[in-house]
Amino acid sequence: MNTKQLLSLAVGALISTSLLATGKQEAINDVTDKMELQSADEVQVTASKERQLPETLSSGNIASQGYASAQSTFPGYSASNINDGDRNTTVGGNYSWANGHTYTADGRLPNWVQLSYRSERSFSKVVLYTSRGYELRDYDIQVRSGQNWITVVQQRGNTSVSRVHTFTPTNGTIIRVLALRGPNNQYIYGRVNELEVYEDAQNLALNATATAQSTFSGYSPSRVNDGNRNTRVGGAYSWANGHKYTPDGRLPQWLQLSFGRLERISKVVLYTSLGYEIKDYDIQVWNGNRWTTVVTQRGNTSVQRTHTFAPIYGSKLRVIGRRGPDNQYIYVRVNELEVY
Ligand SMILES: [Ca+2]
Ligand SMILES: [Ca+2]
Repeated sequence: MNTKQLLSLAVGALISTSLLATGKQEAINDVTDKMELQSADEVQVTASKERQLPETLSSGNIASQGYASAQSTFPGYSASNINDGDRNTTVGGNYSWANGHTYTADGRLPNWVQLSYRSERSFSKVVLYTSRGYELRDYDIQVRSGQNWITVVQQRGNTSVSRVHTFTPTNGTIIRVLALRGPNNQYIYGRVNELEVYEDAQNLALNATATAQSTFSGYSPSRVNDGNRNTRVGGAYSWANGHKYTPDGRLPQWLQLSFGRLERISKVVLYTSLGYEIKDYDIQVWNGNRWTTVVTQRGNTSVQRTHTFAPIYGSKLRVIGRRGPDNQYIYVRVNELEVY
């Protein structure tokens, strides 16, 4: 046995005594409880797609904005350890949450620990840190959406101390870890040391209907929300106004997305044609009564621009193209329009 193994043995012994440090220590082998994993109420399983959204769309870890609570907590442990920003995976009450098992009411697995938010969020990724040597083996990640819990992750047989889960953006006010089974060496306890939560807004444009005041022959408004960000010039990739070839085709011209319902909007990413960048434009949002201008852009020469603004609710969004590039100022071109 080398030094490292000795050390890990010693640490292991320390850990097992400090674990249940309330004097009510219990040998794992004595636990004969039959683990009956109840199914969570009305759980809906969504496809958990391994879709990695661009990092630029991530608004950062929002775990600290949530309120941490748990179904039960082992004495000396705390739910607030899961969002204190400390990723330390050391086992013990200073670093993690653990369920109460028999020492609290309602403490047996399955048991949940959760983060609640004041307003709806769009959850799309979590990073779960559990305790080294006591990794949470089986768990679900669930989002409270209206009256339902939506299961966005089902993890079984985990032995990793941290795990990244990316899933279809899911709106809700609570995200929770439903601990189903602890590690084989202590299966009655689920431990969570840190839960990082990320949201990625859904691109609302993808489900919108695109129309335009006029369209140049061979071009189409539908190019702006086909999910293709290709910035090549041409009708296969973009919308352009009709100019004199269509009635009412001269600038200014509008290009519009209709969402079919009110959406919360705070960001637009506009892709135009490389070499023919739209120079002057406004972006406006329709709230059912009037248009509000949220972006006024002049002198643009970038093929892609991200505009963020104070969140506004609207059922339509439009780009008013005012002037094309200096080399072709009578045409405005939009290749893709993303709305978040
Ligand atoms: Ca922590
Ligand atoms: Ca496109």
